[in-house]
Amino acid sequence: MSEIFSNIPQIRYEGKDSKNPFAFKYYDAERVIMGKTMKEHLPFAMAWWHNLCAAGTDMFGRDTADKSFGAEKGTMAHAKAKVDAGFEFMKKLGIEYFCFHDVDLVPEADDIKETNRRLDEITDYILEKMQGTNIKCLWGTANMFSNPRFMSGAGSTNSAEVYCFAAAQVKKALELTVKLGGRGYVFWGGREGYETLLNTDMKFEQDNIARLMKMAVEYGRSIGFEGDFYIEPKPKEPMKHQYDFDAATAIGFLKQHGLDKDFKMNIEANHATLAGHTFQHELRVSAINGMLGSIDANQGDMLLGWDTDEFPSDVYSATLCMYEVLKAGGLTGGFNFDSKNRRPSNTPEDMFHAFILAMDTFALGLIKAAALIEDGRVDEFVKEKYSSFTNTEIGKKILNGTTLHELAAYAENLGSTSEPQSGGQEYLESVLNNIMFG
Ligand code: XLS
Ligand code: CA
Ligand code: CA
Repeated sequence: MSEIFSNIPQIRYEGKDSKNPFAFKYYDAERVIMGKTMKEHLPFAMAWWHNLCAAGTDMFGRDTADKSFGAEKGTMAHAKAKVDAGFEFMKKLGIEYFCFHDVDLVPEADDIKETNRRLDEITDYILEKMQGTNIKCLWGTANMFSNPRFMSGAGSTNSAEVYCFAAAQVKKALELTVKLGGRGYVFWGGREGYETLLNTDMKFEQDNIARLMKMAVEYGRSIGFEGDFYIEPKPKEPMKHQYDFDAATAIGFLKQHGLDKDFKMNIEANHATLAGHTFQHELRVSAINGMLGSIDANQGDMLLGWDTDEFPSDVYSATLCMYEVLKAGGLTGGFNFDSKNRRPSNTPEDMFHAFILAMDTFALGLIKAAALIEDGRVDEFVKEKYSSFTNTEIGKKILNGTTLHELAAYAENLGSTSEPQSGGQEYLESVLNNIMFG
């Protein structure tokens, strides 16, 4: 079969002094860091929708890039051309995972039976392409937000019939995820929210979402899905209020409905900042609850208030992300580049430059996060900061159980407290800079 990206070579590691635009400067797949190779630390994934489907259309203009890959769009021939392009792309970059929505893979038909037949055909073709490669599915999901029937929600819809369509899509997408060996299954609630409470029964809608998730767990486990289910939190867009606002909200919801054993978080950087948090904050909240599952690796634009899904270039943010991931002992999922080229970056070369940028950014993040941990100054500072709870008798009593009465009596005997200890933020930021550029 002739190549689609015929002028692009295999992308290899050449080191930081290389000026070759088609080489990694930092991502060295076999380099060992803290006992594991970079490839093991960083299971990178390609997002089918952004890389193979999105071609630059925005609210104000149509496609700028040609993603036909030599076939007529909207046909099964085009669906197969996307598979060919995707596999060639992943192989050239050394990427071993992909993520998909059902409707990224095939043109959706009016009749779901026909859509499902097309999905069977294309996933047979994907399975064939997987043979003899290390490429597999990271996670699958159902697109329950594009079709007009989902305008008032999928799991949160007011229509029992629409709810059945959502259930049918989840069922099929789970089957496809299992067929393609997926590690995870994502619920991102694009339309699961509301525009006005005047027309919304919030409790009913949330309970119905939980019912759909419970049925998904039951069915998934019955067909051999052993991976994690994920909620991907996002505060807004397309809905004004989305129910999975952030990690803390989603975790509370999962615990309330007894879903926390089967679900973890899929944290997207751009969604974290939309929620008014840092990426690191969302990762920390997930990790301390034992629910850091997978990551959608992208970044937003702080000057814009929407989901720009940019390829990650911010090494500080990637470093703090990898610091959280290393501390949590790694991910059961991976790093999905849920990112798209800027609209004027419309050539096939730009697609490769974007992934080289993103993979190098996370490789640098990993290198710097490991150095930060090995350096130890930050961890030592944090340990010391709370040491009055482990080094003093009264501190130990608080941790082991005491009463307000006893603590109040202790406080009264203290008179005035000792000087509060510095939080040391500027010192710690200078340590971080020292690690980054030292
Ligand atoms: C949209 C989400 C979406 C999910 C999968 O903002 O990022 O792409 O990752 O449905
Ligand atoms: Ca995402
Ligand atoms: Ca996004």
